[in-house]
Amino acid sequence: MNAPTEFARAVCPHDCPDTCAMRVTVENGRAIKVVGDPDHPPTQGVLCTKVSRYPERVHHPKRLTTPLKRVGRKGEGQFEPISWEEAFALAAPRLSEITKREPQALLPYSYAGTMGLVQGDSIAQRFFHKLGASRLDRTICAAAGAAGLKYTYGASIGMHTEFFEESELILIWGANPIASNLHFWTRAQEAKRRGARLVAIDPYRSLTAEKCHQHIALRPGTDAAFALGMMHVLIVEDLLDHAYIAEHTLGFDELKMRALAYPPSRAAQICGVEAHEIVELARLYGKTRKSAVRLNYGMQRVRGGGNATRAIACLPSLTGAWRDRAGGLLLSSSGWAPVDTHALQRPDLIPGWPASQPRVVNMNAIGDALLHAGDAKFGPKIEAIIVYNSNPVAVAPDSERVAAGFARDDLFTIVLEHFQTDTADYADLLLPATTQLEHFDLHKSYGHTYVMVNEPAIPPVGDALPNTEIFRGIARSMGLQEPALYESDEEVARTALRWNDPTVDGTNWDSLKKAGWLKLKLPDAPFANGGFRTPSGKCEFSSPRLAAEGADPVPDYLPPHESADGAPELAARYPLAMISPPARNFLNSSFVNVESLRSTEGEPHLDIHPADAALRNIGEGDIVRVYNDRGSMQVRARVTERAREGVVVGLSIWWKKLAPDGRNANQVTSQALTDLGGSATFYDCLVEVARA
Ligand SMILES: Nc1nc2c(c(=O)[nH]1)N[C@H]1C(S)=C(S)[C@@H](COP(=O)(O)OP(=O)(O)OC[C@H]3O[C@@H](n4cnc5c(=O)[nH]c(N)nc54)[C@H](O)[C@@H]3O)O[C@H]1N2
Ligand SMILES: Nc1nc2c(c(=O)[nH]1)N[C@H]1C(S)=C(S)[C@@H](COP(=O)(O)OP(=O)(O)OC[C@H]3O[C@@H](n4cnc5c(=O)[nH]c(N)nc54)[C@H](O)[C@@H]3O)O[C@H]1N2
Ligand code: SF4
Ligand SMILES: [Mo]
Repeated sequence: MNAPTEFARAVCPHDCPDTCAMRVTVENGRAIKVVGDPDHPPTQGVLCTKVSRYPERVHHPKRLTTPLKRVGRKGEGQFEPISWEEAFALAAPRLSEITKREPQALLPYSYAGTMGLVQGDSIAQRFFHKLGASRLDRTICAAAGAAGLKYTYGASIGMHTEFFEESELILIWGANPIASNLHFWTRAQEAKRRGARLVAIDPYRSLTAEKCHQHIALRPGTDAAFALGMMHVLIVEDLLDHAYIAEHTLGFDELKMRALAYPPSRAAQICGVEAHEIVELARLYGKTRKSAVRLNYGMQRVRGGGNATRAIACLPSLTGAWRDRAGGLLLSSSGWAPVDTHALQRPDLIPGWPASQPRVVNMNAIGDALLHAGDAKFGPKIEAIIVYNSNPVAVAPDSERVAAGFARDDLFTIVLEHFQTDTADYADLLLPATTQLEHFDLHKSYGHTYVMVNEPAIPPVGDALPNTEIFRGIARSMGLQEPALYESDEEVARTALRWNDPTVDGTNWDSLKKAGWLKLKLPDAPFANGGFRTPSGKCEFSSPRLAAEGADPVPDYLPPHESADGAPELAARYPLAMISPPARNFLNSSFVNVESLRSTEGEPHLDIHPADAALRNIGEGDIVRVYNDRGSMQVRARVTERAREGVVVGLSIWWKKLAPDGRNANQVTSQALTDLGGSATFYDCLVEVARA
């Protein structure tokens, strides 16, 4: 007899702007197929290749199915199975002992393994807050861009993805949508069919750049200079919307002064492009009514990432592109959703809140933090860390130090995971977590404007538990009495939105749950009549808040930490700028262990320009050593003009233990931070390359 087939609705949980709706086919409690939901307008029935393979990941033979206790040395990855009772009985006394003595000696480490509001930061945050644990600054990805938008538009808000298909000119800037924002690419293709011009601004000829009409390959970290050069042209050739500037912007005179210091010749010299590329693009941009910018996070992983975001974000307000719904800029739409972060995370549970607040540790400097002995400035030494929704030993910069920190014998480490990742190898306790198909969640998106509900499709695989339930279990074993720790997942989800916000348009939890998603009610052209969310309500070319913080109020070009301009002595020793953007078939370090996807990527590569390769006597297919003072890795060279001269590209993020030399790109990246937001600077990294 055939098993009954069931269909369930789910949401892709991954850190991707598309936040697709999925339909899951279930037989005998197993997910056998997932497809894109044809009824969800942003998804249009299509999932990317990676997530089409989701059942392969969920039912992977190496899924963690039982709690594990370390038996070997840290990092060796030797464990023995234990029960949940034993796991909680091991965790609770150790965490109690440490936090009673010094709450801040406990640190959470998490990011966006799931973007769900419930399995992300609800019960977990409440738990850490209740204990008074150190707080984590979750800045590994988007913080510089988010700060840039906050100081310019007031929040992470911008154009609607769907209206890009009506645009006449699209600048795809620091973005590789074919790999990392597929459903935007569909819109851009449609615009192209209707006659739009697509221009990629990217140091690398990515899968996307090669399909655009034009590709401008600037040096990494020079985007602010490029945008200021464009502004120079817009100003001197008077391609401005004076009425829009007068009504809806603040600080035009200051911005004009700044832009006039960047004539195209100077900007071109900084960016390593031809002056005419800047001039022609600025003219086209200024003269096209429906001009749109798809900015993405690839351009802000450098020292000046916040200022660069600000500079680019000023462009549509100079030309008045916002007047049309197919004009403007989109970096993130996440700020549109009326999420009640306070209700979800309950910072008021912090003992002494709001007067006293625990110290904040920036996740990008986790290596240094774990190796710090503690002092008055840093605060107490970190004695315990709980990692969930993240794989820091693979993804955090300056990996040599990250691994050394996690290898500390006196550090108590709990990891909640689906798989035995590079980080899991260092756990004292490794706890099996459910995947999206096994738990409940609520999602917003940073690429579209729907809020979506994820219902479990199958029972938990093995003894896996949702993150929320694992934290409830630890809390219960520690004897914590706070009721907020024991709310159910659905109770948490109910509190996650500000239901009286006009964008929710009167919907309530029950109807959202029944419908599966709701589209936020927003104007088509969000800033056609101003309405920015800054204190002035205007697009702030000059930011009074930045001035009050003692920072430069007007966007400027800041040379990368590691560049000939920023550090000439270093550049003499390490002349090549390395960037390590995402590979198409991985999602950060997720999916690297899915064999069919890893075999499509093949092996770790380094793309190097023929001139740079010739100088070093490197041939196609040679194994090369990529190195700087922080570390080294070995990869296979691809000699190709996809990488511009002076730049090498290593698509990422490999699991170290699945790479031939046990290392990955983060061996050489640095813990230095960006100008605004305290973000990571993965693409601000000088190296040298030699034949191995
Ligand atoms: N397939 C796949 N999709 C993903 C991910 C993944 O790992 N794989 N990761 C997800 C996550 S977490 C994020 S944050 C997004 C990231 O996706 P994007 O925001 O698109 O950012 P990146 O892929 O980091 O970089 C995009 C492009 O920026 C270029 N770039 C690098 N440095 C610079 C620079 O200084 N200036 C300019 N103009 N361009 C530069 C890179 O060469 C790359 O082609 O994608 C998400 N989607
Ligand atoms: N060199 C280099 N490094 C980079 C980048 C780069 O471009 N170059 N990109 C950076 C960026 S943009 C980002 S966002 C970060 C991403 O870094 P991370 O957020 O650490 O992303 P992943 O590597 O995908 O790891 C997420 C982990 O969470 C686990 N997970 C997923 N869902 C759940 C769940 O429900 N419960 C639990 N307990 N675990 C779960 C997955 O199995 C996976 O191992 O990496 C950064 N690192
Ligand atoms: S990773 Fe992105 S494109 Fe792929 S299914 Fe998930 S949301 Fe959609
Ligand atoms: Mo990211």
